[in-house]
Amino acid sequence: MRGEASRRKRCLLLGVVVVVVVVAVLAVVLGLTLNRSSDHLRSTVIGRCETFLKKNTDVSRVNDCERIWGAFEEAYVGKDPCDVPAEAYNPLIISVTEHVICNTMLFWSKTKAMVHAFTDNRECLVTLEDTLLGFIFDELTWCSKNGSKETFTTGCPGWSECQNNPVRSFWMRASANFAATSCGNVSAMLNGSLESPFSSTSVFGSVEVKSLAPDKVGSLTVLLVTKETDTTTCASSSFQSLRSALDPKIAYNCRQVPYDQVENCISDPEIPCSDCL
Ligand code: N1C
Repeated sequence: MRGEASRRKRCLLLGVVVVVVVVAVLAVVLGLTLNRSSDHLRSTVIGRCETFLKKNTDVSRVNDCERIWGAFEEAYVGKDPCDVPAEAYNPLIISVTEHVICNTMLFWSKTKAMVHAFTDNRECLVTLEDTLLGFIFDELTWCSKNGSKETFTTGCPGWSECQNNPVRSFWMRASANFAATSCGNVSAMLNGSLESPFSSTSVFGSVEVKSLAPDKVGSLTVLLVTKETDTTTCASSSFQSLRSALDPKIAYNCRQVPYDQVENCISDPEIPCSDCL
């Protein structure tokens, strides 16, 4: 009887040990995976930052990639991923120094791929993704959790789940800064295949148009990229909302640009900008 009881005790002890070992292994594996996603994002951010600074030697001495990473983490680490406001990125914005060239800023909405195919080979126009911050964070996803030190790159809330998510708030803040620092005559490439190319809820419509400084920006020209079969024109009622969102001191222009012409310029970087848009 006593032997039976001590065997049961040993079995129970063994069971407890097995459970503890399994839990410990799981914790280590999970911990490593989480850390790996943190480390992976960090190396992507630092790597892209260094690539940008190597190409743009005029700002390489005044920017510090490690400092930028630190200011970036400060915005969202340890916070509820649905409670990161755009202002959380203020320290990140301040940590970056860029030179602005007036008359080159190009905004876009629902034309991202085309715009970048166009600006990648040309210096005449600059989008947010051609600046240090936009270049670093383009297409990346990140978030953390309340009280956590971790960064996650998957399972983060999307635009439909909550508005104040770390990625959306970043683009709102970076876009506001890009527009507020713009000067001279600026343009926006919009999609003529849509019935309403201007949306007042887009980042362009809700943040950038309103952040243009009337004492620095002379005009905003909409470049409406249209295909032959498109029915939307510069006369579209959607541009009425743009005009009412724009400060009346800033002149408004709209020009229809044939899609084929833009495609042609994308495939031949030798064609001068002035012949493209
Ligand atoms: O909402 P949108 O376009 O009008 O935003 C585009 C507008 C541009 O002029 C940019 O300067 O706002 C800026 N911007 C980006 O640069 C950017 N890069 C990547 C805004 N959003 C950006 N993203 C992602 O694209 C962002 O995560 C969000 O999901 C889309 C917005 O694209 P949109 O609706 O075509």
